[in-house]
Amino acid sequence: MAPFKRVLVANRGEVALRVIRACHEEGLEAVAVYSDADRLSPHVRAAHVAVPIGAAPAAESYLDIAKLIEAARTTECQAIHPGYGFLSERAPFAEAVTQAGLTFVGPPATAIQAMGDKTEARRRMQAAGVPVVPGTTRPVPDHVQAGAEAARLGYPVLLKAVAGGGGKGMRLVRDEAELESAFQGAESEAMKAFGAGELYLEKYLDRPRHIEIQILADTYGRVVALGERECSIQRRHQKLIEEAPSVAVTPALRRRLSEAATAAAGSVGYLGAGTIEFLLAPTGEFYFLEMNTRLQVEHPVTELVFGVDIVREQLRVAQGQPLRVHSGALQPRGHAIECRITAEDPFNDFLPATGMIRYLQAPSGPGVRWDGGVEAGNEVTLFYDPLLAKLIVWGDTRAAALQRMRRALRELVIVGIPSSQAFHLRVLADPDFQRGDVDVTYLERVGERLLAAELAPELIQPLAIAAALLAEEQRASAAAAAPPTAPPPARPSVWTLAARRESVGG
Ligand code: MV4
Repeated sequence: MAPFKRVLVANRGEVALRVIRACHEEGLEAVAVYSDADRLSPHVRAAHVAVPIGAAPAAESYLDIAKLIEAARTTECQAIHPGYGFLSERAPFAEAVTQAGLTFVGPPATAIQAMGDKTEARRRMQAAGVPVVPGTTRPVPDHVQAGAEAARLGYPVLLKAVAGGGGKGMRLVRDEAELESAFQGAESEAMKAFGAGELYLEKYLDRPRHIEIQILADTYGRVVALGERECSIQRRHQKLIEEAPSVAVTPALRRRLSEAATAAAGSVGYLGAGTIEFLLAPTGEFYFLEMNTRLQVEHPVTELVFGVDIVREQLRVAQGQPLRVHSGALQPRGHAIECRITAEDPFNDFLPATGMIRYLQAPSGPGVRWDGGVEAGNEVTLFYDPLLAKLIVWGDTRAAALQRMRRALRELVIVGIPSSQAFHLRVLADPDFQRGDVDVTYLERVGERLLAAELAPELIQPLAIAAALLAEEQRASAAAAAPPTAPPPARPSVWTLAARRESVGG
């Protein structure tokens, strides 16, 4: 926990850039690592030094513990920040970093371990007085035992993977007849995904919201809660839109959630930034779901409503410095929303897209934050997850933040690959979303309808500009490849055409 000077950022893309920026603001040097696929990525240039760590597949680069520790050694780093994803929640990585005499910017390996086993997490939370979803606190060995437990809980129940999280190895069981095959399906899926097939049972909650509490803990025994994030807008367990605060959380409920979250973190000796996930039932009851022992993708919405830089606080805690956050009943100010801009085609079942980003115009202006990881000229591949950037806005009210997000999304221009941009605009235009009338099944229920709706008029102009830019670019590269022998015929540029179209309201 000694002060350090140089930090190796064991990640890529927007989170690598986010951590490098925090390092620089803390007066620390940052060392980037990059795979063969990321030589031209912005995070490589943002760092003081960048170390190549291998081939594009993550297993040969961003997941290779020995290479990362060796890169930290040769560049004389004293610490490693894992970002999110990749090795961020692997206890053996935290352990190896520490064993190498480096500081792991994150919680102790023991806390990662305890929360990674979902039944152990449930036992610990129960012991700490945190409400957990009714269910088993030990793995169920077979479908017969599961049947006995399910009868006790009452159907429907959920089978979940002990080593799981994020919905893999999870099966809904409506009645006893479904149990045996559900058990086998969940077990083999868990085995494939985690190398461990153990399952446990929970009572199934109908239409809950996903609410999570951000916590920070330092080495002086302080644990503070930075309110909730509403994360119910997700598709197949991938979040698309997050906000803070949640329309469903009153100051009184926030206090109770925060107390539960700080108790949860305290009970595992937590350090740094962490998140306690809860399900909030329509009845108002809440239940511990799991703890994420890392920085989260959606951390910026909390930063904007609490005026805290979570990554800088992580770096402070890791150096043995006290949190700069004040205690007491912290309340959010205003409202923040995040849209995840992914390289996925919403009109083709969110198929991950690949190709070169030809042109990128990020939104800006009042209250707008763009946490991106790519720029024009970068190639998007299938080696890594499809997150290109996060667009985050703040407004003094939720309505103002929604309006600002729509404005910012209209400013965004991405040429070359499809993105989630158009889908976000459709969600933002939906009356249920606007009222905050959402739960974890929202996108499953309304996604198709949103996509079938008329193209939002506000999107037509950015799409026309994008198409015009691409045409211009292709014309220019064709001309460069084969210089014309005769001067080209005079014709209006695509810019002129786009401007004409706009002037007639097209
Ligand atoms: C649940 C649930 C209802 N009841 N548990 C999905 C992923 C994993 N983190 C937990 N998940 C759920 N657990 C009980 N007892 C509903 C979900 C769930 C969900 C949770 C959070 C965010 C989105 C979700 C989408 C579908 C189901």
